[in-house]
Amino acid sequence: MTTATAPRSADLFCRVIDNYGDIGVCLRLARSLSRHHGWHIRLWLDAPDALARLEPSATLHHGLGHFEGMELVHWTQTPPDLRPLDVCIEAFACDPPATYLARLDPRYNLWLNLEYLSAEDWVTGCHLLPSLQANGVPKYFFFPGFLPGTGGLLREPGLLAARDAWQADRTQATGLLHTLGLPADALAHWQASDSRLINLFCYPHAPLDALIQALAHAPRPTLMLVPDGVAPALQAGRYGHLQIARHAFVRQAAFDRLLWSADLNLVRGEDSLVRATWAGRPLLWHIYPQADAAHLEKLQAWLSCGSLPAAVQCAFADWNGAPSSSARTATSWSSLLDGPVWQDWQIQARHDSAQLAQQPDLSSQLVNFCRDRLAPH
Ligand code: TRH
Repeated sequence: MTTATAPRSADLFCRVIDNYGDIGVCLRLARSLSRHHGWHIRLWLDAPDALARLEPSATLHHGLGHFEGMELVHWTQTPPDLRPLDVCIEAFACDPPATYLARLDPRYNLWLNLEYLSAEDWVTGCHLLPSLQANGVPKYFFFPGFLPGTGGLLREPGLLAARDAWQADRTQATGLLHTLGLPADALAHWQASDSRLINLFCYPHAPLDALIQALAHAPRPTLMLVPDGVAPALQAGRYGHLQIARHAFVRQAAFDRLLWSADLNLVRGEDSLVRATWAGRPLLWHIYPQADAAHLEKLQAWLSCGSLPAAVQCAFADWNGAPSSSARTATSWSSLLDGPVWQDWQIQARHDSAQLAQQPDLSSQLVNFCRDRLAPH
């Protein structure tokens, strides 16, 4: 290995604001840098319980731990005074400890802020801009994104080929469903040859009633999987042709496979949107709500990046309660889920994943950026 490509090391700081997206994105990035680029990673966390929900074996003792070759550090009120590694990656402007920042040296360290994901145009103009900080070190804004000129999306090597192999063999999905501890009637429902699988991962305010009614009355049987804690008012059980089953959170790798297995993925936040995109199957995004309805602009920007059928775009507006939306009825859902719109939606989902996979992935872009700026070892 030449000096120019020698693996680097990074401190990755994660603060959990809520839910699982903060830790979900950081864990994927940490793994990607460690596994695929050989970087030594120290992942700083303020909420080890959020990590444990995604990875039960990732435990810490006295604030420190090891997981898949990475170091874990509990980021407490009194963080350990550790010498910075080559790169400081601050996720979502989470403010690394002052004692740590004071030890960053611009001659040897690089400081990046990993930003939230957005498809808005302005992102391309801000990606990789530096901003000089109080400690005299420039902080570079690293924007993930869907557009050329952004930092791209997390995508591991071979991901789409693994997905294709999985999707070519329905027994893979069946095997996975058997590991979820679903009740026997849910599994039996899935065994019907034309059964449809839907994953439901949304925020509590999602307008579920019309969808549930449509699926209950649809000719095609549906198994809807709902992770524990999601849509708490929704009861597991049988509703006409719809079977709803709950399951415990699964590890990220299994979550990907669940998304690959489904006909339709109802996802939310940031990371599950990207992973559902890679599934290449129709998805509906419940976007994280923000003040002043800023999320609706983000949603519109994302919709404008693709060419989803107009009826599907209306469903996105309705699902997210956009002002232009109407109360979606069971009838409008059924026209979406069967017939020509459904065919178009499937084709477009496949096309979008292939198209986005042409972009260099986020970790490779980050590694290249650091290689160009860090002094050789
Ligand atoms: O959980 P989210 O809603 O997370 C976030 C946070 O709210 C964050 O503050 C906000 O900024 C962001 O959304 C936009 O949704 P997300 O981003 O999809 O993260 C969920 C993570 O949980 C993702 O990494 C996938 C993972 N997951 C599993 O690994 N197994 C599971 O069974 C499930 C349901 C999810």
